[in-house]
Amino acid sequence: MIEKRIDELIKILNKASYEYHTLDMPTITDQEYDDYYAELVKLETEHPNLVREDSPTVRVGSVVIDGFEKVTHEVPMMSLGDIFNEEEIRDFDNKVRKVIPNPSYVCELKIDGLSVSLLYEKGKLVRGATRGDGTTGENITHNVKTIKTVPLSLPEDIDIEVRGEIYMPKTSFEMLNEERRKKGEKEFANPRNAAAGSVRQLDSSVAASRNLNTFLYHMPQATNYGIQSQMEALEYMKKLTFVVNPNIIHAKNIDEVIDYITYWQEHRPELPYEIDGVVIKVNDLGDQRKLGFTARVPKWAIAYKFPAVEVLTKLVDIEFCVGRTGKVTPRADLTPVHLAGSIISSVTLHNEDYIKEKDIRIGDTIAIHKAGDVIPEVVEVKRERRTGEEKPFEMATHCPICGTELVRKESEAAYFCLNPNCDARKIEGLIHFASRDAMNLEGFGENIVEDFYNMGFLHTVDDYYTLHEHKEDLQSLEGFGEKSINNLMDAIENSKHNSLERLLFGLGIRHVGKKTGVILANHYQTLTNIMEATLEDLKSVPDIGDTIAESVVEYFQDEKNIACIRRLEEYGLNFSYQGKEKEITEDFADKTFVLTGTLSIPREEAKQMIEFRGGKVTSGVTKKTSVVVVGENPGSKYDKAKELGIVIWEEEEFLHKVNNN
Ligand code: 3BD
Repeated sequence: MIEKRIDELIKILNKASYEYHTLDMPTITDQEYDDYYAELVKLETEHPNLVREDSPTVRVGSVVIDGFEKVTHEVPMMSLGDIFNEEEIRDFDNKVRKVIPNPSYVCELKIDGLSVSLLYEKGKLVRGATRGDGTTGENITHNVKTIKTVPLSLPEDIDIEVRGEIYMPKTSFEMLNEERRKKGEKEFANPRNAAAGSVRQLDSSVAASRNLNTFLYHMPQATNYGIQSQMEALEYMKKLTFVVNPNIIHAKNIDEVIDYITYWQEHRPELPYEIDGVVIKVNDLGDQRKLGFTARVPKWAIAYKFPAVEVLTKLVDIEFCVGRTGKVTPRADLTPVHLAGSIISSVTLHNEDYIKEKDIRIGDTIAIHKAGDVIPEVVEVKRERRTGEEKPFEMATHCPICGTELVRKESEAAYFCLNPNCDARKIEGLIHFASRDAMNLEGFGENIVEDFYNMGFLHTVDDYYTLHEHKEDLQSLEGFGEKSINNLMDAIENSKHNSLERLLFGLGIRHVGKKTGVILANHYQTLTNIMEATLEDLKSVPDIGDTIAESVVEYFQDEKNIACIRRLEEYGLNFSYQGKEKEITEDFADKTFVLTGTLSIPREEAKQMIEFRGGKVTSGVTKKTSVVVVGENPGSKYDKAKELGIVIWEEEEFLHKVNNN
């Protein structure tokens, strides 16, 4: 009688819990649930011998174990290979298609949690275990039972193992850390660590308080249940009341897989849990079998990892690099790591002050960060990981290449090698000349330039244009054939027609960057004009300050530089500016513009239009701003412009003025 009522109550409560937590579709009110629950507690207290393993009362977490028992996975838990870009995705597909002509794939979000195995006997949960090393894990049944979406009994009385991921939702993680912060406890680094820390507790009340959740994605013995594909396995697990991730898709081909990845790479912030990639699986179980394994890695599945924006690595050593200006920059050698789609093995440490300020030491574990295409940077030193073996940083006193004593200039953080004949400086100067924004000598990478320098073919930049005289020598070098040498020669020949600003930048005149190169080229039109310009004249050019002007004059006073330029002229290099001449118009001349909001043309283009007509573009609105050009959804700059009573042009008006009304 009582047993029957207990059975009824457990059925009602477990069903209600499933509808609430797993389906997110409650069918009874909280009050009703609480009443049934209270009734069950009362009966269980009165009849402790009738407390059942699958009673929802176990979820409160009142079990304390005295140590973790080891469990052996009957079917070992596998590992997954990692890939990081589209090329590798297509490689994976090609390898699969060598065995399976027309495979379809299941795409699953890669939940950033910890793997778990759930074992059911006669439909009852009998064991929850961690992955461990894949062969042996730890018994965490007491903690797993506190997770509300883990069914304690299944709708069918079957023996089955299912595998998936335990995770902590982002908001639960934030709240947990906030609580811990308030209590002065150490915060968790990420939701995965928080979830792992929660199931690694002897006392299940901790896990019970942590709002953990699950997604199941694997049935190691699926074929025993008449299942023929991963999609069917997922469906079957759903039917058994497990949580299966709703964003899983069945992709016809690899292009659909790539679309899925592209979509989730962008939309992942919107998910309430963290994912670190996408798992791609061949759908058909027969196909999976044909593909097989290498060691414990299936050939039929792979994990595409999203580019990390921040990773930890070890700073192995600090080296010193000499740039073309003689500037000596400390650079960290790192244990190579994947970061935002590329492998990073070094990162700049800028200068002595930067290193001292961050207290970076050799042997430290550091976090490095990269956003988009930008150069990686050190975010922080993980001081808590120090062992005491770390070596403090010492700035070099002499050039690592030529041995000249380094000089720290007043007001500059950098040290310089002032030896103009320093090999490192010369090589860097040659590399710079060939670089994309300079003369764009395609094929002349750092290593080739360095090799050619060391072989004596390249000393000064004009030597590029006599390289063809050594064509035979070059062709006989290892790694070069006639074709590759011809390509290099073509690149050199083509560069002779480059517009002046490229040459100006490429010469490596101090303080003449890409932008200054354009300003000078545009203003003077020919290299001869620039060479003849006086200091006063140069200083009067808009946007050319004293430092640049002095540096330009100094450069062209050096006979060695003049000789080099004469040779370049002899070899037929173009010395004139091929950009458009400025068309100064009244609407723009000497006015200061600020752009805000979304324009229909690229911002850089709008900027060039303004500069081309004699105006200047700045970023912030001040009293000195002449005109604010507003696009769609303008921000605070628009408000500020109105407040200061500054002239405002809508984009249409701007374009009208550009076209001279
Ligand atoms: C997920 C293996 C296979 C069954 C092997 C194909 C490596 C962690 O969302 N499928 C998923 C996820 C993980 C998976 C498989 N599907 N293996 C999967 C997975 N949707 N995270 N993993 N794992 C799970 C691992 N864990 C710790 C140490 C080494 N490897």
